[in-house]
Amino acid sequence: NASQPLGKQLNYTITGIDAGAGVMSRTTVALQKYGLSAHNWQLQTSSTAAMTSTLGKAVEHHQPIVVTGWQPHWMFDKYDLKFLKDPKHAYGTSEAIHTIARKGLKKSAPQAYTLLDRFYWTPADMSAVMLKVNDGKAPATAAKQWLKANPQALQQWSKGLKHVHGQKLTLTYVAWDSEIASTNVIAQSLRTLGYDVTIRPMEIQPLWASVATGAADAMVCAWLPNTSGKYYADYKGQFVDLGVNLRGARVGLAVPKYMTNINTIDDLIK
Ligand code: PBE
Repeated sequence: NASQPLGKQLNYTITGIDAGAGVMSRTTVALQKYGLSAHNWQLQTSSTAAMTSTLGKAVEHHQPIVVTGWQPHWMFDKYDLKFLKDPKHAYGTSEAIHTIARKGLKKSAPQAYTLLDRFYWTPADMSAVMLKVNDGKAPATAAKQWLKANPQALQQWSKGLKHVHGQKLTLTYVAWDSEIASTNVIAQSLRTLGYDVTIRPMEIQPLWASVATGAADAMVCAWLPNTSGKYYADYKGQFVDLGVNLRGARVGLAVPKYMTNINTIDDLIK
């Protein structure tokens, strides 16, 4: 009933994703910082697929909804969404995605290490791959097509690198849409150098542990300084940070733009 307060209409629920995601722990912080918990608001744990499906249905019926959002993500291409302003910085200010390698990779796979170190692209690039996957393409196919359509990218990342002959490499990732896109593109790029690359999806804590223990060679999914900051701190000294592979990432609460009266997180309890 649209005449009720927003909280009531939404059953005081923010539609979230998997429990391990940084955007979930940051939202728990937001619930406290903005006094939302005290007003009965809660964060519902689900999965990316369930969240985007609930979001899609709400948009279809022009109903209010608040989700844990992030960018790059196709949800911002497919739907007219806005981030709620976060004056108390529950989600930090700006995020970048880093590439993290295991110790010793430089020595045992110098060509792969260099390519991983050079890997850098833009939110628009990542979104293009995500949209293809959302359109139903297999992630490996979407990655291949993107690399073919953007030959300068792989040329830059692999310039001057020697080919190897089937050396095995393992990349780990969490199966968020953004990480499915980046991991497939970097895996495909390494394959063109002759590496035999396996990509392995896992939860976020095992993801960091896999690189810290050397069970995996690298991952390209570290959202920093905030979203994955806890894991970065927990495993510090046990991995090599190869720096930023994407700048301009963002995490927060997102709503459809037709919710014109809701612009900041504070507005949720008005
Ligand atoms: N995400 C996508 C992740 C990082 C990448 C925003 C869902 C997270 O919240 O940890």
